[in-house]
Amino acid sequence: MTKSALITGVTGQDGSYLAEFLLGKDYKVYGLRRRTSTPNFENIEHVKDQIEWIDGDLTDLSSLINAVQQAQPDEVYNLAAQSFVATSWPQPIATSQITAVGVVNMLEAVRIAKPDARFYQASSSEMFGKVLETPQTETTPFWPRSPYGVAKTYGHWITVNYRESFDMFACAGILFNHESPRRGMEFVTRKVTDAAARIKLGLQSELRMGNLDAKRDWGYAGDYVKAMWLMLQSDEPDDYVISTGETHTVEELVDIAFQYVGLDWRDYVVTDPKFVRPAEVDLLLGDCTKAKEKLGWELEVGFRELVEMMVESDLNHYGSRQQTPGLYRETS
Ligand code: NDP
Ligand code: GDR
Repeated sequence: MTKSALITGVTGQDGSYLAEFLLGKDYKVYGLRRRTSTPNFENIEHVKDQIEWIDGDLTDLSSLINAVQQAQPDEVYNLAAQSFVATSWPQPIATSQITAVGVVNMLEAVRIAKPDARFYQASSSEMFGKVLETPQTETTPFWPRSPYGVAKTYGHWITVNYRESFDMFACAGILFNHESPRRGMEFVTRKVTDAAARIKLGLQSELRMGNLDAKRDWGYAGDYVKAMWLMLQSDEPDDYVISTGETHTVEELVDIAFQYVGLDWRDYVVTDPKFVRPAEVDLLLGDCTKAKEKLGWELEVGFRELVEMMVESDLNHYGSRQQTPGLYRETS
């Protein structure tokens, strides 16, 4: 029998890959969309007509109850969030209302309207913050370093609590950074790959950056949405770290992106205090042994391939057709 899923955050990077993935598995996919002054379906345009749209907002419990009642989903993927860490300092309350309280709203909607639905919460490596152990695993203590990280930590624990309190099938995926050509422009990977392409094409002259020493464990979003699905197919609900097990500095990212277009980043990158955060997460490196062993999850795209895929896509976006044989190419 065909399964059904309700996805919040379906217009975002992960939501679009997950919707594609579930449609490929013949799911009936319901997408929650919030009202915006200009609809933004760029990531999801190619499958927009295959999704059943329901209006709602994570801060409005009544709309979420209605969404779950209407969809009666087998699985709920809660991906919606104010997800940009830097914005969480100037907008701490909105971030808390969406990224923290929004999670309990969604859990309540499921508990009230479809308590046997399986629930996925998008937890984050930002919860580790000032890391107390490297590599980070499911048992590493949290020390979040931003209002976003604090909000995600609430979302994580309330998910665990609803599993323990109400016997709900609720899983939290502690996902490390994952990127793609559909990544929002404000995040460091896309900011860099877009700038490398624009500078190469003479559309931009410099790139202003924050802390180049920060280290992240960067993977490919297309690989990571499979892990979300695998969690909800297990026999028992549990929490899992999803990561690559490799860490790289922002400088390495910049270097690879500029190398790909044949430029030396040192000629173009300028450090600007505007992009330095009030508190930084210096190092993230995940150990996803549990997900590999218990879910059979596998990573397909490595770091260099990911960065090159993104630069290539940005070059194409601006009209250049750089033909490099054998390169990974995203088709949509
Ligand atoms: P994006 O920022 O690309 O997408 C966020 C989504 O949330 C958008 O669809 C947005 O809708 C929606 N949204 C925001 N506010 C609300 C609201 N009040 N009500 C309903 N929908 C809302 O995020 P990603 O796809 O990158 O990430 C998905 C989830 O995973 C997020 O929760 C993020 O915090 C988390 N995460 C992401 C990681 C990553 O590296 N990408 C790593 C770990 C966790 P709209 O289009 O209307 O703005
Ligand atoms: P992050 O992603 O905060 O890890 O959160 P982001 O790409 O914004 O930053 C990564 C690192 O790069 C440093 N940096 C810069 N970042 C941005 N955006 N712009 C710059 O100019 C710049 N210069 C240096 C940052 O200081 C940081 O150390 C992402 C989001 O997707 C979250 O939603 C998710 O939970 C985590 O990943 C895991």
